[in-house]
Amino acid sequence: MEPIRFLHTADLHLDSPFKGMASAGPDELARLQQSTFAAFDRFIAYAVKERPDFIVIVGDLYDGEDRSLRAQIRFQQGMQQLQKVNIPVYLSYGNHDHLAGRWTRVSLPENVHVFSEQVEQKQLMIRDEKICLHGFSYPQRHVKESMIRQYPKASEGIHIGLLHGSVAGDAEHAVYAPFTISELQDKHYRYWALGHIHKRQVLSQEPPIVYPGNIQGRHRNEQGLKGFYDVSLTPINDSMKFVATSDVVFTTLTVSCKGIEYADDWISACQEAIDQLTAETGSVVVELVMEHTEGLTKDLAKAEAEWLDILREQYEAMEPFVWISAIEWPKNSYSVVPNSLLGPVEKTISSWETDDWNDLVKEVYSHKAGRYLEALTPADFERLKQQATALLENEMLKEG
Ligand SMILES: [Mn+2]
Repeated sequence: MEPIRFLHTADLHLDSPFKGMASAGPDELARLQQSTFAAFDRFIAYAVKERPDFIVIVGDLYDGEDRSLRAQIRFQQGMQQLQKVNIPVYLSYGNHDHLAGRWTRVSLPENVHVFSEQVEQKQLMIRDEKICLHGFSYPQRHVKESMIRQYPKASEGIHIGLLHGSVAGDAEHAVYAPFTISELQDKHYRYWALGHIHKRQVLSQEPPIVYPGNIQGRHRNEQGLKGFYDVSLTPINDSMKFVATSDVVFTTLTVSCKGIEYADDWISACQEAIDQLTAETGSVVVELVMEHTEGLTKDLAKAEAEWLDILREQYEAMEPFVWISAIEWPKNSYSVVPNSLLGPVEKTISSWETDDWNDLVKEVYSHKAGRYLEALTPADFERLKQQATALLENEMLKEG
């Protein structure tokens, strides 16, 4: 039997505004705002070339509940391309593009089948196999109840569930339409196509319960390649191929400054590392993490922000696109005193109680002049603590 082949995607977040990228200039922001569309175009191009039997899109097609007109037009154009090559699309809306939002309506072609706000079943025939798809769209932004209870158990045919939601009790994400893995397994479907969580993950193999993640990262917490799954179901084994679509990859890059003394060498070292990265992944928003900065410390202390600006200028208006979101220097990077030395001393000082301090200063008070001194209060000890730490750091730095 020829496998049943479909593409599973979710969380397109078309026309995402990249609000978190406040550090980027207007040109960079405009470039980033194109990325969700570019990733979507890659998805459509792949489908047109590969001709899967059908496509499922599991919520959050649009980033905003107003479904920006630009996003709708681009989505419509993508669906029309799929219609031309006879690929049916089954989609549900999620918490970002719920049905209660106000938006200008743009019609979708006939190959597109939209799940309503009730859990419902849609059927199609693929080479004499009956495929049953189950899903629903969010009637409003917050769907807190467990929608999984409304999904029917599988009967004859190949059943696939579309569900935009999260595992009950998830501490990291806002929980929408919560479910447990065993609740999904109890339905005896062949595949669970999930959406909502932007991190790609396979929650179970038997049957596959899958978050494809979003198709384009939108901030530093959505790192690495993003994309969708190309799924083939056969009676013997299923295959799930991840296909990357991200136009700009959010990532972190460590740069060693070992042996570097001069700023221009540092720029070269960073550029070399970035060029190697872009050769592998294409455009990036990258956070640089510096290590072994001992040789650079004196110059750096004066011009950390300037160094970032100069490095950014090297990539202005370039493709692949590079935006350096931040440079992270090691803590105490200006210090030639190893943390391993300063740390324990500071820790000891801060652990001293009033009695310890009294013990320390008792010689001063036992001296003849002691009678002219006022007794020290706990607030005095606190001040002493801070001053001692600062003095220690300063004195040790001077040595370098
Ligand atoms: Mn989402």
